[in-house]
Amino acid sequence: MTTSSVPATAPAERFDPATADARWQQAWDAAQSFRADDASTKPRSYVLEMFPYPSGRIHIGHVRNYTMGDVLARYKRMRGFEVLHPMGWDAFGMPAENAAMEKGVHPGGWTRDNIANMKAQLKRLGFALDWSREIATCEPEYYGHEQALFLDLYAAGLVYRKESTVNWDPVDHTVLANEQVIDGRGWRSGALVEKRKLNQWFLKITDFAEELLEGLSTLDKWPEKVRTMQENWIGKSQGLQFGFTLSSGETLEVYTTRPDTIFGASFVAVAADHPVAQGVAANSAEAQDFIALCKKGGTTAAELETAEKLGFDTGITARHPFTGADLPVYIANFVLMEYGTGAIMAVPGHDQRDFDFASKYGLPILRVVAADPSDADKPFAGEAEAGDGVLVNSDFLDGMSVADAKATVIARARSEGWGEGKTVWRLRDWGVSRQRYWGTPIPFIHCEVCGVVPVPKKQLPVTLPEDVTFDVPGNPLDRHPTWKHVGCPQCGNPARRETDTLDTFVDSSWYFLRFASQPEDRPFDPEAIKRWLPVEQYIGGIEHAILHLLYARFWTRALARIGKIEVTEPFGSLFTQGMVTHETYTVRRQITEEQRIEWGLNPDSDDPRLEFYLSPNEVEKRSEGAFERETGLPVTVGRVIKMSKSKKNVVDPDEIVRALRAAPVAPVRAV
Ligand code: HQ5
Ligand code: ZN
Repeated sequence: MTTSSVPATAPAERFDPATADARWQQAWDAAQSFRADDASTKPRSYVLEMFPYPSGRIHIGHVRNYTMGDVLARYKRMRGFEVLHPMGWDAFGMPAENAAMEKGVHPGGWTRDNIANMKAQLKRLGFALDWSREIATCEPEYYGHEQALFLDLYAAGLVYRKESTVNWDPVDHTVLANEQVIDGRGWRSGALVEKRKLNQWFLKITDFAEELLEGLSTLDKWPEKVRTMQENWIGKSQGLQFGFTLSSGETLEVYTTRPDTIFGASFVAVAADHPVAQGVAANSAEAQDFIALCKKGGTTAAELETAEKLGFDTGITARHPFTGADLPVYIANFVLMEYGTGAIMAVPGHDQRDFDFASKYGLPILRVVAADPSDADKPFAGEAEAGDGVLVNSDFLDGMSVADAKATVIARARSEGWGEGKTVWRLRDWGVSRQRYWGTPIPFIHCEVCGVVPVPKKQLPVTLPEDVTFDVPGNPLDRHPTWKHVGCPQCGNPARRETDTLDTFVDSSWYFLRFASQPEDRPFDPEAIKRWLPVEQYIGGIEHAILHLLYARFWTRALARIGKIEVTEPFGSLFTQGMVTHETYTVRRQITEEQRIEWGLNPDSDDPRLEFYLSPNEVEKRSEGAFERETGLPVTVGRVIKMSKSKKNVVDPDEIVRALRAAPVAPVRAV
């Protein structure tokens, strides 16, 4: 459609989107044009876009995402396929509780209002969606089935409880997700976050590590980039586990993925809660203080990478298995008990964290891998070299490739009896407990006599109480006066409901199965799953490359393993879109003395103006430059960045719809 094809003389009847859209949308509704027929004999196609969080309004990023699905679904339908193209709402999660705390509204009301508004917006956009299959994860009709599936996985040994370390906000009395810890402080309270041990629910995704990794090679219609990200996240590595003999007489087990670099080891480090560290602390107040300090830091990979490396020299030494050298043993904040054995051999020349630590504490940094044997004595350029090369300064390994040296060291350790080759995975089990209200209640009961008892399936769904308060910190379910008090299903004694709810990523791990069929008495009909799955084309943001897409693959495999479904990979073809971006606009505006004081700005600043962001529709672009429409002030056009409300560089989809409708175009001749 180009403007040059518009006839010079206007036709009698012009196309008017405002009335035509509404008319056709009604006609499609009446004819149920986009309803998928389960009984159809046509070939089938399941087109799915990642379902939205009902956060308020449809974002232009959603429009982009759902337009792609719309085009494909319509194309497939025209090509004679029976198309399943559903839509729903990923409706649980923190934003609803934050709204409750900030605006005093109920998370349920806030969420359902948002759904109504966003649904109207999607309808106005005319997407070819089967609204008869709409689901919202916050309704018991959805999460009750999720509870049943959770119990099935529990019965199969794929769900368990374990004490684990969490980020605890001592002011808000709540557990924080890693993303909610900013520079070691709670994002809301600003309080220094502490490490706490709490019993948490876990899903055994590690049982599927090998399968999830192997399965990637069958996903030839997935972006290479996403497969690589998942592969790295699963992180299979072949390494050496071995024992150092300590000067104290004990044996210290360490694990390394780089046994080839063993001649470059210049110190040994243990985690703060390692038994060796605890043993030292028993007789040293200084060591105790250091351990307390370590507990304050964050535990994410990124935090460990960036935090200042700190160590405490225990005075103990470890004997190198080949050279016999005495290596100092440190307690270090960058070593975690949860990873490997909680102790490492440190090779500063070829590991950045070890390099940072060695630089700080003046420990030797040795080169044992070089690009070329003649580079054996080449100094380091201020950082570790983790790359490939040949072995140097390494006795019997000299001249070998990294791969050969690894195999050789593992073989020597085994034959000499001080170590074994071992595969380890970076992937951890998935902690799904959230100490929050707006989520799927975990269907268990704690009884002092019987222990942890599953809620009998006929008592599902375990529904959320409506009357909850958000005026004080902590978990509203836990402080509800009656909700948690129940009789034990086994012995009848007074017992206590589990008050943790499930991570919202659980809700999105099986919604594509519920779209395929929605029986009342079961989560899904396996026959319908057979008909519709795998999704032919899945479309969504690249931000879900790892977690959501891995969790959904895991749930599908777990449900297949326990015999609920046959399909093992849920998404045949995957398209990942990036962020929608826009230029930013700023204007410098004169501000008053009162504003300067009210906003807490420096009154002595020499520039009495302040920079403000403008939204695109407040800006007029002329040949001389950009200007603010209202005031005519010159506007600075900034970088093209991710659209976000805070930078005001957003375009509301409704504005575009309105603009298009206000400017009717000539009819386009059908082809
Ligand atoms: C985009 C934006 C906003 C969104 N409910 C989850 C979710 O991401 C999806 C679950 C399957 C885990 C895209 C985003 C995603 C889709 C829905 N989007 N730009 N919900 N500013 O509402 O591109 O990447 O945030 O594919 O819209 O996004 S969501
Ligand atoms: Zn009991």
